[in-house]
Amino acid sequence: MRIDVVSIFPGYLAPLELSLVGKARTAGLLDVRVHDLRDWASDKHRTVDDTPFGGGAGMVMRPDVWGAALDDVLAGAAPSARLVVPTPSGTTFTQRTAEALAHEQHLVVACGRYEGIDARVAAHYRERGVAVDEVSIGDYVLNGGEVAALVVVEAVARLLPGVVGNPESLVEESHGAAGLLEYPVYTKPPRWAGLEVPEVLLSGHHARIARWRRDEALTRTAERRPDLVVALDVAGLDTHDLAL
Ligand code: 6GU
Repeated sequence: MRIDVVSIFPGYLAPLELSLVGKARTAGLLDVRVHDLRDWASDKHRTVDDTPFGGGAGMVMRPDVWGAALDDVLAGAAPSARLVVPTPSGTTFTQRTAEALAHEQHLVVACGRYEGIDARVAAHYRERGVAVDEVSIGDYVLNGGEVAALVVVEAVARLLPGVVGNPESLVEESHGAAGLLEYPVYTKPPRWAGLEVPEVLLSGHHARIARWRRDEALTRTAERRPDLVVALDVAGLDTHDLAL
């Protein structure tokens, strides 16, 4: 997969050289290119923003600068490239969004700052037939799309074949297909700070361990994320689940 990220703070994307995403890049599984939006500004001050029409606080990013940048980046892209625009007014970015994006060949992530990007930019690329996903990573406000871009790239990259060493670790995790949060996990030593590892996990009884983990996942999800319990498919629950 190829991912281009356009930002006025390319240095903000430096963590993409580290850890799992960095390794995926050196392994040739992921081609990430970070661009400085100001390279497409046309004045000597490299201006990318201006005051909002209609008045109000803050600054809006200019469509002409974004258009020049995205035309260039998309020129070297397959027609199937998707434009991802992180914005607090977008649809919620979830594990399902990450799974869908992981099937794409090429993503272009446009990081806005200030009050956002002139709305004609998304409209223009949609008119040209480019799929545009305006996504929010949660109900809070960040200063710009860069941190959200890091979130999107990491969530997508770890789903690409070969990126996570043991693909089984993708199976049982929180926000996976079961719709539950993950059960608590333990490792050695079996007693620490006066706290014991739950005995069932030391029993070697695989069926009982699986049952215990499912119960923990269900009770934890009910306590922490009742919204996820409401969304569960009842057909996927067994009689023991329903008794909890
Ligand atoms: Cl994608 N951008 C900004 N600026 N703030 C956010 C966000 C995105 N998602 C949640 N808050």
